[in-house]
Amino acid sequence: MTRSDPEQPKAELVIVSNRLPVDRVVNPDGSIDWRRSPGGLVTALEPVMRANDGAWIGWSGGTDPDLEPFVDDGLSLVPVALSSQEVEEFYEGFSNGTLWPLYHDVVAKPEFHREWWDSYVTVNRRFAEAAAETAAESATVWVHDYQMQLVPAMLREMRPDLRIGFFLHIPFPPAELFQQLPWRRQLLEGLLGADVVGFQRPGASQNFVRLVRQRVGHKTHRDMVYLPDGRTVQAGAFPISIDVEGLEQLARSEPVQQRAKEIREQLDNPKYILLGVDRLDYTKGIYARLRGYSELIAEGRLSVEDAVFVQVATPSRERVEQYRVLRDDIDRLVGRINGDLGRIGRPAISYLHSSYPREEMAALFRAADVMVVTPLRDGMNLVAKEYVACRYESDGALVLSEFAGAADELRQAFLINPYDINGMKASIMQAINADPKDLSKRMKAMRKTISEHDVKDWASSFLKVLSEARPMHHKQLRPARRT
Ligand code: GDG
Repeated sequence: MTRSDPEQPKAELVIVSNRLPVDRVVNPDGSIDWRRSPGGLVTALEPVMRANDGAWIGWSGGTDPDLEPFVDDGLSLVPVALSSQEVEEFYEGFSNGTLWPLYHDVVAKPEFHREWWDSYVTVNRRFAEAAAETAAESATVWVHDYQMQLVPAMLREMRPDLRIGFFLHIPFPPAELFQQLPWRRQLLEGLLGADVVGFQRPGASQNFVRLVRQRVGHKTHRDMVYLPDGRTVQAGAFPISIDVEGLEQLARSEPVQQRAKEIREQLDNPKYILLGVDRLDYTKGIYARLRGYSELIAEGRLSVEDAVFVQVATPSRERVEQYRVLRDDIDRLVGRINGDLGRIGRPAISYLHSSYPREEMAALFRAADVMVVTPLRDGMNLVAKEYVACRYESDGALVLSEFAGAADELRQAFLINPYDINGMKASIMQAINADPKDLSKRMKAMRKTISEHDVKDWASSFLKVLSEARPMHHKQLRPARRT
């Protein structure tokens, strides 16, 4: 492998995540290009990556063996190969069929298969090896998310000189659920390879520390874990955010404003546009949300002449059985609602099973009077924050589930329990009928919150705590240059 080439420059900051921040596209002539997938994580990390000769390790999304490391627009990318069996067992299986539902309150039933676990171990080791070969002496490695929980300990064993951080983007479940996992101890020990283990919410961090105490038997005090070899691991909450300024700028741009008007016209200028934007995932509460909305129409509290619900459901994990079932369920529900309640040219729900460019998303956020975010459980939920970022006139209403991490910060939203359909319906009506002055007060407060804590602050606060975590460690990251 070229990665172990001693000539190859090593990185002072290495990011490890399941996916690379680029998508591989095959051109008609068979040549290969990489298209940057615009995510908050890249935006946040790009400046500090550039300042520290950073490298990003991740899967390319395909099954081609041994793609060489390459540079894309100044970012060093190191692809890790997965076989099609690994995609099935490690990615669709253990990551998305076991961990994802288990960590989201078992809203779907997690499956436990020993061969999925074996594949998870093999693939985690491959990522750890790639990180070990890419990182410079005493470098910082930041590992991301539930697909990579064994990487910290594997990497520490290979490279004890490294400073290692881990951040979990999804919830971390209470002990009562976590302990169902046949491999619970191995996962906890995997995470304990890091110097800092970050979560979205304080409750998740507490769940982790409690489990470490009970299941692994280490001493703990508050957010600190004391290992027998003298090392300490610090847990903590680092709520993720978005590129607030960049998104607001996009929302203010002429083409987006124009498109927002056009969307309203295409929907036949309804009085109220309600909007849902989610990956098509059973954790997002799409089914109950649409059912609740349809009841408001059926009961005459809203009419299809006045209101329309636009639901964007981005295709996701389509090869996993539970996602196929969900798609069929939602298709059937939307068909039934529109069949029963719609009029010619006036559907109750405008359902879009598709993904769109950022500009179109910003235009939808601009067009929507009420944003409805009702996950049954969600690590953070960036969509809620994105809506707030786009409402630069401080109008619009956000209906938000208390079970999304975002509810900790967006306290002025109309907070709901997504399992309580009547309560959710009442809050939607309250949002629709609210006094504009009240809405403006709420939106201003939420805009202040997110502008004081954007994704760059998130990344730098995590890296700061990580850099202070090992006082004996002599090397510090260079700060990002102002952009
Ligand atoms: C995980 C955690 C946590 C969606 N459709 C389109 C599109 N999107 C964008 C949204 C948003 C992102 O995808 C989705 O982020 P969420 O946070 O809402 O949810 P997950 O995908 O489940 O993310 C979550 C997050 O990680 C970060 O830590 O907040 O809790 O589950 O940015 O706008 N973007 C474009 N077209 C689409 O059709 N361009």
